[in-house]
Amino acid sequence: MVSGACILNCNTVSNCASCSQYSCISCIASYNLVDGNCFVNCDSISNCTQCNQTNCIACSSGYNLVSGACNLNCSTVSNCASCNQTHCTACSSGYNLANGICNLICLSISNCTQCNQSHCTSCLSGYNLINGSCSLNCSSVLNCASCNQTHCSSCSSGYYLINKASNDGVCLSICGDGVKKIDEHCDDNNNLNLDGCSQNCTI
Ligand SMILES: [Ca+2]
Ligand SMILES: [Ca+2]
Repeated sequence: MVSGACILNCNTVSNCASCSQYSCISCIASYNLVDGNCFVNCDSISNCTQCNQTNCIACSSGYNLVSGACNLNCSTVSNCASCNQTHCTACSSGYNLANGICNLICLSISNCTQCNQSHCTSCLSGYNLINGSCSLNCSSVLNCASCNQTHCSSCSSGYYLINKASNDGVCLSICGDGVKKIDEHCDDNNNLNLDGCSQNCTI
């Protein structure tokens, strides 16, 4: 009773700060007055677009409602496995988290030393960066004429590929093929000794 009138007991309206005779007229901090009731102020909840009296009930696009809060929808961050309200917090297998972005772990690209999200940006010495992956630089294999990504695949004229399927494939001359290369003293197109050029291509 105040001056003979009956004032609404503010305690009956959740989060109400003050009342008139008939209704709540102001709410506590972070609540908005809507038709005499106090609703959570959506602005106080990041990326929330709609609230009821106690909770956020709808989030902005790209956010998921989780326990009354709006968490970033991980599917908006490439290769992210889990998110908090604003950031990716863990990446899918094979990716590293850096500044909220999931970067490919270089180990998943052969002979790569530095990666961005999906491509190699720098290769080991002896490899060339081509379309985001690392290809063997043919000039790093002596007397090699052409390479695939990891191996020498053919040799210069007069050289033959040894260990073709291996990373340490090399191009060597062969004595007796009739082609004298720099590591041969002679090559008389045979493997006979005592004819002026030995089976080892020495004179
Ligand atoms: Ca030869
Ligand atoms: Ca000979």
